Amino acid sequence: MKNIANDRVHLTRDHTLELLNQMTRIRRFEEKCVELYTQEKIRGFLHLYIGEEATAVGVISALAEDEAIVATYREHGHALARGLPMEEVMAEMYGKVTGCSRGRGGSMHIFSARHRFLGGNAIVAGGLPLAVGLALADKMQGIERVTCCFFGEGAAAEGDFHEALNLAALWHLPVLFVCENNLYAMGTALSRSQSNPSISARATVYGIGSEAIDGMSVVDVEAAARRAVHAVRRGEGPRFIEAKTYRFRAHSMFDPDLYREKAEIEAWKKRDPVVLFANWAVSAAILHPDDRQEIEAKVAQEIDAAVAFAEAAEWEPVEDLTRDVITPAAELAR
Ligand SMILES: Cc1ncc(C[n+]2csc(CCOP(=O)(O)OP(=O)(O)O)c2C)c(N)n1
Repeated sequence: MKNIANDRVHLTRDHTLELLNQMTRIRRFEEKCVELYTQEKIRGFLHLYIGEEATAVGVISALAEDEAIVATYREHGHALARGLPMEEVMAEMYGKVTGCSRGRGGSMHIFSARHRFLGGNAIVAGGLPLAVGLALADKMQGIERVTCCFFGEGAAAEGDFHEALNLAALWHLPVLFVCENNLYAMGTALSRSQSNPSISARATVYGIGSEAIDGMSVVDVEAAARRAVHAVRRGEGPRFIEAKTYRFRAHSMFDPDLYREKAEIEAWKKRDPVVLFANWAVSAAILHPDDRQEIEAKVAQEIDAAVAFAEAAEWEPVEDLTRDVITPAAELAR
């Protein structure tokens, strides 16, 4: 049972194991997806979160299970951390009918109403207005809970970002905005596109309490998320976190990644969030080196089972392909 009552992180052995387990699941799941992509089992767009795992895991640890999450097309990690079964996420990657979005969404549109995981979103900044709407609905119905919205720093250049922050602040809505600042929006470096590279400063302009934190440290992320979520739950209005992080892989599988220096990537890899946390936990004697191997073995089994599930699953029958597709002609015939 998740402990969301504290506004501080308590690194018990169980919680430490859980954080490491979640980050390892995400890392290995995505590495497997790369393999499956090259075998053309997974097709279409594939955006990897490798290197950024600490942000999703740290923030989602601080959320209650009924607190909605809205994410981007780089959302496999968020879905897994929220608790969507890995097999349903993998089947969705394959486009199979047992996938969490019934195979209609694929990598960029992982969705589960059952888990209040209200979607990946292919539109940059598209999730922010949705999150504000969800929080407004909760407020109007007197439901006290947070809606959490993840997005990249590229979103901060969009009008939707500013409109969403403005309304959330004006209407005092319970939203936690989480900017995953990985320094690049596709091939566009933040430093080459924005006069003020501080994203958290933009939230301040709207009167929203904000913090910029180390997104490579799962403990720092969880601590900031707990502070923010508790403030939102206390009715203090929206909060904003800018997690400074880095994607170790290219923007997507189609990106040759020619716009950044290899040395920069290597320097960030030295701050790998999974390795850093595992080493720290062992050196602090919270975990034993064997714990890491046990997690790896368990995760490998989970991945094998997820792949087997996706492989065995059916494709949607061709005659069902127009189900849920609304055409003007069909509307007129109703
Ligand atoms: C409104 C809109 N404009 C452009 C695109 C094309 N596009 C896809 S991803 C992306 C970069 C977004 O970068 P960022 O928000 O920093 O997220 P990251 O990919 O780094 O996680 C762009 C411009 C889009 N999907 N939506």
